[in-house]
Amino acid sequence: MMRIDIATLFPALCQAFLNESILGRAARKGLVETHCHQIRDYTLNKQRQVDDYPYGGGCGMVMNAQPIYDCCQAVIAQVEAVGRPRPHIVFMTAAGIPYTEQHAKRLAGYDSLLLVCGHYEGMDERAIEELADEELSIGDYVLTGGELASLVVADSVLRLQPGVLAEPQGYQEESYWDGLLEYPQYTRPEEWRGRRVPEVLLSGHHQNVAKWREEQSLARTKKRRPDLYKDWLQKNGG
Ligand code: 6GU
Repeated sequence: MMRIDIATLFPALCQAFLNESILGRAARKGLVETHCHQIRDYTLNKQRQVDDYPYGGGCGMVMNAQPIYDCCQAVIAQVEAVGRPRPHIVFMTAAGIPYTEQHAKRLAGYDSLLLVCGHYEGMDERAIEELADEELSIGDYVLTGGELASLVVADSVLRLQPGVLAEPQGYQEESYWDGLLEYPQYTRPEEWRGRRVPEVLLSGHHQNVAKWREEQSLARTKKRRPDLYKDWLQKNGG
């Protein structure tokens, strides 16, 4: 059963997300385990300050290495104390390698992950050097902190754990559809605000439904994600 720990300045925010919906249900069923840790609890100064001015000047503040390091060491000790191997440590930073589903599938194979969230203008590089097994970004935009990024990684990794999703995920993996965008979906009623569900989906003709969905997926991918379309054609002997 996989365990994910998050080291952050906003543990309540992160834990609140993980306790809801599909991931919350999975945790209550004992299929996964999540723990969020307050980096500020590991400061050694009276003001509990976690950041300081950047050497060399520049705007913004930089997170001190020490509370991040001590928080991570405490988490590692807690994980090992319950008989698990040392967690795989991922730092969430805008300067990291771009995160994709391939990374999710790989990270899903670890017994436990420790996701570390920076805030402010960044973290003292020495904390990253000392602890990080890898450094990931969730995309080409700037966030105020790594919290949302860590939740993106936790969500995408935990949904791959056995039993978390209602339906077995085997049918989706490595299939024909892998690498294409989803086709449009519809549910009741048949007509809503004058818009009818495509007739083929009401026909009960499974072959025609499959063909329509394939066409929709391919057309969408070609228009919206020419990069994915090109890769898919190559993979499927186009
Ligand atoms: Cl991991 N952190 C921040 N601050 N911004 C980001 C990011 C991470 N990934 C994309 N933008």
